[in-house]
Amino acid sequence: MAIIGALPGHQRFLLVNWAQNLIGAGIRHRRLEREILHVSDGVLHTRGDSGSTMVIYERISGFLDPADVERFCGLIQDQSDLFTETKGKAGLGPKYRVINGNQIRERLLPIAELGENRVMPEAERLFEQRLQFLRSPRRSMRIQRYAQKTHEFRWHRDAHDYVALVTLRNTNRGETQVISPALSRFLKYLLYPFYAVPQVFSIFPYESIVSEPGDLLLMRGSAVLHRGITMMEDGERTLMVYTFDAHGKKPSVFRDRIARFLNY
Ligand SMILES: O=C(O)CCC(=O)C(=O)O
Ligand SMILES: [Fe+2]
Repeated sequence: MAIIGALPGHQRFLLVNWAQNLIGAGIRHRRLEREILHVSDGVLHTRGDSGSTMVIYERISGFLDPADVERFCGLIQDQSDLFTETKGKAGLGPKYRVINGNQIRERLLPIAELGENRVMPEAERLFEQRLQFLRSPRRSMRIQRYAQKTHEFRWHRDAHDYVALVTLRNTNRGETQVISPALSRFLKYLLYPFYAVPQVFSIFPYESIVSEPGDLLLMRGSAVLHRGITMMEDGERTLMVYTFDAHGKKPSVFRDRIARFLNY
């Protein structure tokens, strides 16, 4: 203490500042670990700056019963000519087979109705907020199928606030992987500099969510880096995906253009 007292004013300031940063980093680190631990119980919480708790995701097992899973699979099978393969845009966009929201509303109406009547209310309950489907009908819902090992949705944050993934099939051990919100807040600044090599984000701790047929995964996809990955060459993972924004949110023309360019 006497040594600190003997230092000239500006050096004392620097030393105290340095010590404060060190202690602060320790607290942040501990907080982060706690968040990652929290992920494992199925609902991941994070403390926002205000100290309040914010839900990041919830997986609801058996949201659809097996008969409904088979019914939706049958409907999709009958319309499988609609699937198009995304190009992945030089490694920047996702790689999978997709049926877009316009096609769903035209040819797979029960899937659109499921989103409106059951999935959106469930998301509103979890996130405690009125929601609206993404303004772009084409991207407000989709069916996406990962059918080979190279099919994946690289590390990203969603342009829309929330996403709901209903799993119909998962026979290739596909996973949704999620980085904690605290780390994501920091890593988002690296997302664009490292856009060509998204694999680097896999060195950070993440949570793997393996959804089974009938499960609903609700996620605050704009707040966390996440990806979809396929573990096996054979088999398929087929999802019904619904995308939401907070009610009344105006679409961002810029982000919409980027999403349209990268995705499908
Ligand atoms: O495939 C997954 O599990 C994640 C998909 C995803 O992140 C998305 O559709 O935005
Ligand atoms: Fe996503």
